[in-house]
Amino acid sequence: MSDYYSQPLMPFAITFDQEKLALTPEGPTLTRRMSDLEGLFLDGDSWKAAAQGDNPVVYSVVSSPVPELDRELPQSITTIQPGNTGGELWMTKGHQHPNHQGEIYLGLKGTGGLLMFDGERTEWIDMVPGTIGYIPPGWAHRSINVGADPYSFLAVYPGGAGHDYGWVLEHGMGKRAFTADSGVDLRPYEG
Ligand code: PAN
Ligand code: ZN
Repeated sequence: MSDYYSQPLMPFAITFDQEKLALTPEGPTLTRRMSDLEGLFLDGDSWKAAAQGDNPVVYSVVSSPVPELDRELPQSITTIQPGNTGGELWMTKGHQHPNHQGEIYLGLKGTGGLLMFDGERTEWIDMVPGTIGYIPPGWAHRSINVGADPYSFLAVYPGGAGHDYGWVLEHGMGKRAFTADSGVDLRPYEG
């Protein structure tokens, strides 16, 4: 792998399988279980019970083999399972890009939300298949599954962007997304 990445990449095609929501050739895959999401859900007791219980997979990320290096453009597909913890919809950890670079998401399957926070303002974009969500430089971002089926989206981001998860643990995301009879109930962050 390191030899491969030490040379500039040649142009190449990536196959996107719409059924499997997979990319070929494949890069690294990441699986996040409930136990990986410590400190993120408002209801810490419900989180702990789930993490110490069946510890479900909340989301996974597959990628193409484009390295996270400056000037490269890695892509990945995230799939978030449907569910909630203490009423709070299952979501990604969320992060800020330390050097404030932008990113785009494309909705592929299911229904979700793209929650963004710049430290003061919070924005929400409803994501359905075909929606392109634009994340401007300096906006922390988190994805949420608001439906009854898995929610998948493609992300394309600058390879040198880096991922700061501590920023979200420290500053929050401005709002939290809870289940509602129809749609999603967005509440102020509080904790
Ligand atoms: C996405 C995210 C992916 C998982 O590829 O990394 O959806 O979310 P977390 O990284 O917050 O766990 C992206 O925004 N990359 O920059
Ligand atoms: Zn990002």
